[in-house]
Amino acid sequence: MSALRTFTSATKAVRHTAFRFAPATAVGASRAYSSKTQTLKERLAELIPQKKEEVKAFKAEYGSKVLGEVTVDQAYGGMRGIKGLIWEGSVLDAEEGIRFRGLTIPDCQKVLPAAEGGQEPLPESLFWLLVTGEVPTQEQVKSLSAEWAARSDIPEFVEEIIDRCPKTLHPMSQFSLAVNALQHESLFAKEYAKGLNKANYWDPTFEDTMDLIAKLPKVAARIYRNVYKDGKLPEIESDKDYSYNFSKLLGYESNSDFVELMRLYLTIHSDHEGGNVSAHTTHLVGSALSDPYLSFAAGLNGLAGPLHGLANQEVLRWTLKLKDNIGVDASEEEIKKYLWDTLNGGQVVPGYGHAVLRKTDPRYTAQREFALKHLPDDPLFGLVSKLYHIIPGVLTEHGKTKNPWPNVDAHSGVLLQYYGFTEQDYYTVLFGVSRALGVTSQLIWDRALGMPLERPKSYSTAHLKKMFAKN
Ligand code: CMX
Repeated sequence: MSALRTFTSATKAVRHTAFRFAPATAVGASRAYSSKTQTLKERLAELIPQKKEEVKAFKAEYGSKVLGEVTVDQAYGGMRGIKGLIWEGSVLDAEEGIRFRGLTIPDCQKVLPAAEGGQEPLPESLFWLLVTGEVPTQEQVKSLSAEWAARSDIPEFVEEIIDRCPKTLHPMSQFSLAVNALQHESLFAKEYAKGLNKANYWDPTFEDTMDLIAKLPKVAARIYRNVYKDGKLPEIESDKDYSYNFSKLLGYESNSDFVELMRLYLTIHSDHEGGNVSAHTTHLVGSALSDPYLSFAAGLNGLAGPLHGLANQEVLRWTLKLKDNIGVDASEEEIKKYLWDTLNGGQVVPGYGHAVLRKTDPRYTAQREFALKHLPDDPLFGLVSKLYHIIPGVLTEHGKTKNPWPNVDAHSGVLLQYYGFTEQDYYTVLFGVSRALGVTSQLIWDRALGMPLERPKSYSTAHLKKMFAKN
């Protein structure tokens, strides 16, 4: 029902009714809204008791079912494929890629509210979907934009901490530092210290999450302006959406295509089920009842690793180096040689491969489509396209990687540089702002469902030998 609600604007009505599918199946998808202007928190408060009952009943019936067995290789192999986490917002299929509450990226592009005159889904609408399992109305999205704008100010002492960072401190380290400092504002921490009933954990977690997401653009843009510009920040506009305001803080709001890119970017980088490093870390740290600021800062530190989010910075750096070495019009043979030099040097080809995916990442495809629409003649996009046709073959011949296809990070840099946003070291911060939407929406549900402290079992090699060695 909720996914089939009509939008008020004519454009949205077309977008919406064109797509008929079973509503996103998670929490309470079959319930109609009691009011158009119902806030996210009000809707969440309605959904939590239903979801708790649903999980309780499901566990009572299926709690003893076996999800899988674990081999010694998996224990040594980064726990690949071990099924032991619950993540409500999204599920990743190795072939198809990500679904947010049952919706693929093209589904989201069809049914989630966009900005007036825009095409790409608003991250606000994706957040609503992740939290509730429901497609919001245009009004609900607008109210979320307004709420985030209203909560966006950051304390002076956090500004001072950012301003004191040397320009040489990596933007991700500054970002993590600032998010840790924002913890000063945590309502969850304050309420817990007073003695908070477990049944109410979700409420201050929700408030912290809303504050945190709202404040990230000012934190992130302050870092950007300090490191690469003159340190001055404009005011945001309270009647504009999150991505417009973030673009404005960064200095790019006058280019409406860049703002659209930011909407797409913040939407598709948000969530990638629960096992990836940033999501799992946030969830793990949150399981100790660390508040959303501390939990998310921990996740950011994982995102800052080159095998995870930092790959977007590495990709553009690697591509520009390739261009400097062999030129943007390099032949297939020259590119192959360059690739083999990377591989023979014991380095990974950044932006390719994935721990779960076995096909081209639909997040890559969405960005490629954006490029085909907005920058089809950009020479670097031409090079990235050429690489897309060459790298999988070379990686397959190399014979190590289980997935030779590109992931999300292989395409974001070329889009950003086209609009003059060339500061590669900063790219992972953009990923981080987006990732907040996914990991904090799960934290809300972790607290609502009373998820316990996470504590898997580990063994030493000596112990495993004792378990399996023949007498
Ligand atoms: N280039 C070269 N070698 C690669 C490779 C790549 N792009 N991807 C995987 N391999 C290698 C691995 O290093 C591994 O080598 P060893 O056996 O020597 O350790 C082997 O192939 C098998 O790895 P895998 O099972 O295919 O991949 P993993 O699940 O271990 O790792 C990932 C996944 C993403 C870390 C890996 O593919 C990689 O390093 N890619 C490049 C970095 C990157 O783009 N990261 C971003 C991922 C998306 C994100 O989180 O943002």
